[in-house]
Amino acid sequence: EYRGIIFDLDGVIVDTAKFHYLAWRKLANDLGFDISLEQNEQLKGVSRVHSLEQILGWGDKTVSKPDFEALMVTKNEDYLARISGMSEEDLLPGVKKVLDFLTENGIPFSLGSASKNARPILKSLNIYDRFAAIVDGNDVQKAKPDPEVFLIASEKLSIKPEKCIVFEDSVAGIEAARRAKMLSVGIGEQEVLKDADHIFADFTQIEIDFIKKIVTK
Ligand code: B16
Ligand code: MG
Repeated sequence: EYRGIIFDLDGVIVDTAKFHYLAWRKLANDLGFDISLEQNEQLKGVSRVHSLEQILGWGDKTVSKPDFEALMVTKNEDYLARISGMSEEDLLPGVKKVLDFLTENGIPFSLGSASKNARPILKSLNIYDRFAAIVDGNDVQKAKPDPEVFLIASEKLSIKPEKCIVFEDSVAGIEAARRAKMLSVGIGEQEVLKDADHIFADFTQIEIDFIKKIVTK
């Protein structure tokens, strides 16, 4: 019934989510406060600008526009240093099996990520060319939970939103998929992603049969 797949990047294909957290946490610590893991859940899938706004709010800090820009640069440099040296081996367990199945069966897939670093990351993972389309933080005006990123992906795949499946690890992303009228598969904890149509702890828990069942050519 479903014809195309849209993958989130951070926390779904690769475990960069923890490096985003470490980099944001370092930034908060340098400003004199901390970010909890629970607060971090609210940052997943959220754009760089909105993440920083949220974090400064938690720390009760206001900064000038130039300082805000400088903090974003600092965070991104810290993040890029943490993920440098990434390779195919950093694909999360079970992901390759699913991508191989989709490729072999001619089921197109797109990226739908909030990250502005998505393209170089896909290249270091050596899977860039396998995506029929890539939509990332550079291509959208509105951040998740707005459905824009997934709607552009469905357009680029030439597959109607109702025929697309989204794999997501964030609350904001599951909400974006719902608003786009797509089927959502949550990757992570049941309690956090309770609004997803299906939930798996990670890709090793997903049987190819499950994919077969929900997708037909
Ligand atoms: P960047 P996703 C999101 O990627 C991350 O989950 C989120 O933590 C990050 O702030 C956002 O990308 C922006 O990333 O700073 O690299 O542009 O999960 O939508 O693939
Ligand atoms: Mg994510």
